[in-house]
Amino acid sequence: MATETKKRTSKDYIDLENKHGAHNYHPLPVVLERGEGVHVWDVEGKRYYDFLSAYSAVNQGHCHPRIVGTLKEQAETLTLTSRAFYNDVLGPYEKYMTEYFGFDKVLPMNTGAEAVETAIKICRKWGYEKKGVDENKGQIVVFDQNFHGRTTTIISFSSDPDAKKNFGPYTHGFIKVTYNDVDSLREVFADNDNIVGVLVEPIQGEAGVMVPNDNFMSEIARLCKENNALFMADEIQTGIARTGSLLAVCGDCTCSGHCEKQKTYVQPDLLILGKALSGGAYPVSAVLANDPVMEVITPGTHGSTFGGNPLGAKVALTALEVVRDEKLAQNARKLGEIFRKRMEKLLSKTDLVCLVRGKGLLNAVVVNDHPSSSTAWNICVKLSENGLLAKPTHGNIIRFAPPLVMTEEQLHECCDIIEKTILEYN
Ligand code: IF1
Repeated sequence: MATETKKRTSKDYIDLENKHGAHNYHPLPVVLERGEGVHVWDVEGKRYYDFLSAYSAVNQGHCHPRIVGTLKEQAETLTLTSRAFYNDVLGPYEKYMTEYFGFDKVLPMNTGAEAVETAIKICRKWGYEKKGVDENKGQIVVFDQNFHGRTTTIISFSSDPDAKKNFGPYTHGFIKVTYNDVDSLREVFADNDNIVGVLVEPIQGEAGVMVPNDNFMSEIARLCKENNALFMADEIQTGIARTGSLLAVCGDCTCSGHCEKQKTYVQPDLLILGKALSGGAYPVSAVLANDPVMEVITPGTHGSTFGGNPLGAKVALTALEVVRDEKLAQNARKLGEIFRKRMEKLLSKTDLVCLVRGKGLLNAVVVNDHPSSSTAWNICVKLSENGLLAKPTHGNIIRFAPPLVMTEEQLHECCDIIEKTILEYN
């Protein structure tokens, strides 16, 4: 009789990754094999609520049927042509993207870091060719505790020693100022004519969901305008409805699309997208800008083998349709308010957690322990035992970011799990 191949256990899979994979992550001891909507299942069949959403890449929920349907159909038709030729998907995608977000042009890339690098290159080139800064003298302002990806240029301006140490020599041309501190930005503009741009996360995700003052984005936009520099918004994690608007720079607008009529919308000169742009089904990122900026990119000055491929473009088109059709920004806003209210109530019942902050369904709870303690990690292990997956960002901060397709009933069930876990934790 054919020998039954014994089903591998979670431990088997963990051992395989430890033995054969680089140790560049320290995952929770959970081995996932299936995802659907707000749920994932491990190899032993245990179901979890996913409160990380692959770092806000599956805002539309795991394996959304419309997105997977598009992926399958295009995968059987045409996956990659390179940009050496045109294809019948890219143009319609670019039209859809530019109208959806309200810009003249889009430059399609693949990963978030690639899009950030692309924005940095566009900004520098614009600085030399349009602003008239001397070549190689351009400076870009970034903020402390930033996270924009892991390429060598990007970690050159990181504040995180783990992300930066021993990867030098570093790329020059970046000035770091204090996040959420308009004066520190005004000061660097005052004594530096070589500033070509400002790169900012509207909410700092990895830093622990740091939500700035309401006027921070508009103040950055104003200072950039006054000083002829480009305002670059990295919405890779905060975009695509995650914070309760289509973009975090939309402020209170819930129109699920770009619109001028909302006074709270602050249009960046360069908009950087990734992650949920594809609903997590395929790496798709993008940089959007208006013609006076994007026209510095001419044939041969930038590119990528997979950038703008028909498979990713078709998937992203569907992923954006889902955001609009299912009103995910409105749902994220509503459920986010419920979540923070539930967490505020929990704070009043225990000293273990001391703060909740966030916008839409990008939230974090601060554990009342030293950042170097393992309390937040241990709470996340307990949460996983209770059927909810979340992970600490830095030390004592737990990020809670479920897919935006969650129902109110499911959210309350998850808050019950979080409350039970925290109150029973010892
Ligand atoms: C990791 C978290 C980190 C991002 C923003 C660009 C990128 C990211 C605002 C780069 C990526 C991911 C990367 C992943 C963990 C996760 C993350 F905040 F989302 F949790 F690290 F900060 N801009 N964020 O958040 O996009 O190249 O990864 O597609 O590297 O550990 P990418």
